[in-house]
Amino acid sequence: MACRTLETVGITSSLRARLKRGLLFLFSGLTLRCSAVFAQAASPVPNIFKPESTPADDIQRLSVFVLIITALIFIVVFSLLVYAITKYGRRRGDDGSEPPQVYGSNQVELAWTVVPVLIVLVLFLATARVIQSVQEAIPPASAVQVTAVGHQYWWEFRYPALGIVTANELHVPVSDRGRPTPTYIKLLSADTDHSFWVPQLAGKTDLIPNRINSMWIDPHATGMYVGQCAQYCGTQHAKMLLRIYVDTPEQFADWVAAEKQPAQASDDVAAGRHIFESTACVNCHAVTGTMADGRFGPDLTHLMSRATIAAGAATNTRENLKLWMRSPDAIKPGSLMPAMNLDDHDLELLTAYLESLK
Ligand code: HEC
Ligand SMILES: [Cu+2]
Repeated sequence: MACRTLETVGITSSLRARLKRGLLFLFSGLTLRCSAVFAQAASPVPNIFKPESTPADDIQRLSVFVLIITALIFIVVFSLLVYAITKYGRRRGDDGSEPPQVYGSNQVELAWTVVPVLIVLVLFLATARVIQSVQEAIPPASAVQVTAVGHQYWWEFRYPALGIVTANELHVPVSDRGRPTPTYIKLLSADTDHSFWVPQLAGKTDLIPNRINSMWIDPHATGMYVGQCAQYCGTQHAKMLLRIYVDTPEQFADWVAAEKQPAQASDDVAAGRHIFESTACVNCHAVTGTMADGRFGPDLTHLMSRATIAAGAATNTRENLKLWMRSPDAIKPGSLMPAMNLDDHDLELLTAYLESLK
């Protein structure tokens, strides 16, 4: 008996220690994550309660509706519970006799079966309606078509009808309710599972190898919306951020016109271009108008039109570009771009060339 007690004590204390360690780990993880998020001034934290696009605001309305119904149920059940506890709880001077026992009441049993069934039915119908309106929507002729390809750890964006290829920062036009210009996005993956998530514009949709998924957004307000890969896809999944710039129709037209141009080819940076073209860069990166046609990494034709590099991991500045080429791991440990081992002289020239890619 004594032995058994000791054993039980042993188990519980080791369990408690393990639990404590687990909790500590969890909390340290949380604080780390929070500080990492806040340290990243380049990418603000989006407010998930402020949808600005059709699927997202439909989904928010539905969740508020569900929340109201469940809150009402909670209030009714909890009030009855509190009432029963205070009214029928044990009192001083109780004689300990059993209260009358009631068995079976058809009315009560019917009521607590039919009412929940009705509630579930209403929630089901409301949900099915929203799912249907999002999934069955037919793109109008004015819709912008985009293909998004998830890569470890960055996003490739293609506009097949416009002949544009870019990365990590998607531009779409604002969609007027009178003259809607929604954006339909076809989602593909080059390697493993990813998930496209811009909370203020739409719910998450996965990008799965050998499968075509799709989603659409219909943003009503201009501005920059941040998002993130929402499916663990490898070491740098957490730094696979994305941005959607919702432009006015004029801004969007200007952006499209600029992106359609081939890369600028200034003689001032010929030396840098030569280094670029004679280094392995061209196997992984494309720059239209040069021999570089690699697709393993982001298209660099208009690199300087983007505010960030490496999928939002750093702002697009001269220092960061240089640091990135010297040692991608310094910005994004585990990223799939190798350190290129260039000397300072070449690095300088190459950076000047990249900076000319407006
Ligand atoms: C083995 C393939 C490979 C080679 C070689 C390579 N890169 Fe990359 N590069 C990548 C990948 C992959 C990324 C995306 C990394 C990420 O965001 O996780 C990238 C990202 C970049 C970016 C950031 C682009 C953006 O918009 O985020 C720049 C700039 C860049 N590379 C320049 C270069 C230059 C210049 C060279 C040659 C000196 C080079 N790369 C060689 C694969 C490569
Ligand atoms: Cu991912």
